Amino acid sequence: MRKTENLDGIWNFTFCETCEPGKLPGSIRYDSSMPVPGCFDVMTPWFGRRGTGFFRRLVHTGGLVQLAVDGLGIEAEIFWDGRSVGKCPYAYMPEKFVFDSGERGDHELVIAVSNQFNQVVFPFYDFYAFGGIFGSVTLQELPEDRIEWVRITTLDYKTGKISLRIRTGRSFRKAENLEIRIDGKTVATVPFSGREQDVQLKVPRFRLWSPESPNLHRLEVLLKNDSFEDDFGIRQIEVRGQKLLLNGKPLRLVGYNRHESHPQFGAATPPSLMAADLQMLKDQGANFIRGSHYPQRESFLKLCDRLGVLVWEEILGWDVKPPELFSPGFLQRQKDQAVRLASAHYNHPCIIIWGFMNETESQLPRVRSIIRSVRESYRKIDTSRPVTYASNKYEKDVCMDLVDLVAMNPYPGWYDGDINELSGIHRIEPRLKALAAAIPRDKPYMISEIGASAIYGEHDPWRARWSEEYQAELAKEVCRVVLNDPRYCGLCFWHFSDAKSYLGGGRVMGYNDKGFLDRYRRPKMAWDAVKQLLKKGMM
Ligand code: ADA
Repeated sequence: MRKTENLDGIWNFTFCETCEPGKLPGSIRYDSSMPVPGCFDVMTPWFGRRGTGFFRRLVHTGGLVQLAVDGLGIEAEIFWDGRSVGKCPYAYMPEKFVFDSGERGDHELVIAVSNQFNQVVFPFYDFYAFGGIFGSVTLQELPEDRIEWVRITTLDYKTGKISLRIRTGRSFRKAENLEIRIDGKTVATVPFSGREQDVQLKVPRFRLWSPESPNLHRLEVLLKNDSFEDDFGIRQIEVRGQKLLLNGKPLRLVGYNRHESHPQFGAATPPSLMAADLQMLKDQGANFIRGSHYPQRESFLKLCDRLGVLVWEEILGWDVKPPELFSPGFLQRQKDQAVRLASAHYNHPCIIIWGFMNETESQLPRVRSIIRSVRESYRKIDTSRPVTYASNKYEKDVCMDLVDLVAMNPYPGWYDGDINELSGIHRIEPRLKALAAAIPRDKPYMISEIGASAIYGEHDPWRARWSEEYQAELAKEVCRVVLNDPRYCGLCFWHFSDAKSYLGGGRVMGYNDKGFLDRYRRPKMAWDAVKQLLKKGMM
């Protein structure tokens, strides 16, 4: 077992409006404290302020180490004893840094996190750009010969056959013994040479992973003085014609888009809140979360693995328009993020779809090569999961043939028709039918977003837009149309709970109010309406 230290806790902190994250000021007075994980801009005195937050603590260690940061925002630079050891260039992305920490003793770790708006990393999206460290920070002391990663893939769910791709920190010229244990028992000892090797084996007494029975197995790989450990699930996700299959059976995804967002925690939501969210989801009878619109925390994915919640995970890149969309830097960043995300979260059985470029300009033929190349970046790492993007170009989309599964974000009854009309519910069925008819017949098709705003506690005998009644009616009508039609492999409402955005674009109090729960997770009428339908077996 590697020595791992979880560095979460209370760190020294100071905030500087004019500082850049890449430059550590000569002398810093840490005049405050912040928890890690924690967002500084959701608490006084830094509410809504933009600048650089310097998080600092001492760490007792020495030699070769790996520092892991499970997501932060917007971007950061990491300093060890005053020298830069790496950058976090992508908001929310888990990152790992390997470096020589020096002589054993106390060392100073500073994470300089900027939440300054940045046209490239995080422009104005319809979700708030929080500032802080969103996930755990851990430090491992690395042995000289180490296992860098192991990717676990189910090859055959019927026989429990899996493959392990094992990668080491250096190349071994002379073969070394590699021991593989599953659930505490040695199942194979194989010679390992070179730097990367595939091992195939059958898991003894395996139990399949599924939403109904989320069985996990424990893998340990031992090489010289190092060991790698992870949980995995035996399950296969496949696209066959219009069907999405899990372990050979057609899947019916029903769930929500979910932001990591809470008035008091920002994007640094604690695992207990994540667990409460997921328990509510399961209690409703739903089985699916689209992690909109960025990489998810390790703790969230672990909970989904254990609770049997299926996940669409995606990289950041929301509604990006030209000229940004056609800049070489944008494509490079998308490709890089796809590779990093698929590599970091490969072993989570809960993840069944990789996504990218929400609501891009997929009506333009010129975008085809961009979509193809981001898709290929995912596939370079992982060919076991379908890859897609959520489109709002509908019938005009010219890229649907490039993805494994077509996903659309239509908003009938909300963003269409005359806003002065009392209700738009009657438009839902004809619109969804027309759209479904335009989707290629040879692919699975899902609704990746649909919904309406509702202010928590607003009731109206007219059932007018923005009332809880209107949202509930819309949700019921969508369920009636989509869940009764085998053409759809999934329905994912926009969205789980109200999430912080900005005041522009009809966002009352700066919140996107299309949550089926409010920002404190109090259910609106739509939540119970869907729950009743799902309990009646409408799935
Ligand atoms: C889009 C977008 C979401 C959200 C939604 C809305 O579909 O993908 O992030 O902004 O619209 O509420 O309008």
